[in-house]
Amino acid sequence: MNRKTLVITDNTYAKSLAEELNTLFGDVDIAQSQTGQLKEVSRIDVSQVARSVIEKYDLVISIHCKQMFPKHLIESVRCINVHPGFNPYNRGWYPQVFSIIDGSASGVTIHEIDELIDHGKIIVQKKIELTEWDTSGSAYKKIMKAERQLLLEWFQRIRDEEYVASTPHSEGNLNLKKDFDGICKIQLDEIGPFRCFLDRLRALTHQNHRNAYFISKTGKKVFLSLQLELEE
Ligand code: 0FX
Repeated sequence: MNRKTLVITDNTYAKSLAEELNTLFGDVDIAQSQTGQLKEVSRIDVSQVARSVIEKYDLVISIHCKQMFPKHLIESVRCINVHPGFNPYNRGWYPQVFSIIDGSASGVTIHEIDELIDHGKIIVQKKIELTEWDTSGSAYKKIMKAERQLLLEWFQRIRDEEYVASTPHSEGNLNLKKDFDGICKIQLDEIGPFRCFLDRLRALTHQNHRNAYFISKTGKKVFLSLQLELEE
């Protein structure tokens, strides 16, 4: 049977992964959502997906698509999400950031999409151990590597619907962009154990992103990040 898959992604890693899937398995089309900024990838308004699109595919995979899939889409075609977190912990925005802060499990989850964010039945997941010296950036690299391996390993079974998905053991917790924005502002008078500050700054250190900041006496934002180095 000819099975056609649509991958919707707004992320450069995920775009290469989708291209790899197409090379290996064939019949994988790639699109980005309205918020995507990928070059040379067709754009689709996920909230308005046309019947013609739904009829063309029997599987739609979100790999870091920033637009939510609406009810009519998930009810019309099988929809799967690849999430860079270990559901149900830290569903939503930048899961590794919150795992570094609260010590909860980190990893990758491939799950069926329902109407809530990163919430549906779990098809497969892989835990990634983080170290005390991981930053968001180094954790993300590990997660992207695991995500690629897991999807390549499971794609055929997912496409052929040869899996048993299970309901997560709890609702877990959900972080939104505003939660991330909230932890980026450092209150200089905040009191607490040094470990908490260290973890927070590790969690906000991600390559060149200007995440953590405090407000200087002149009212300007001063951005900060950490450099950690493990002895040889
Ligand atoms: O695509 P993605 O890796 O993932 C995000 C959500 O975390 C994920 O749960 C959701 N399913 C997906 C649709 O969107 O995010 P990104 O490519 O925007 O950012 C990748 C990493 O970069 C992120 O985990 C943390 C870091 N980052 C990114 C931005 C834009 C920062 O530290 N600061 C930033 O301002």
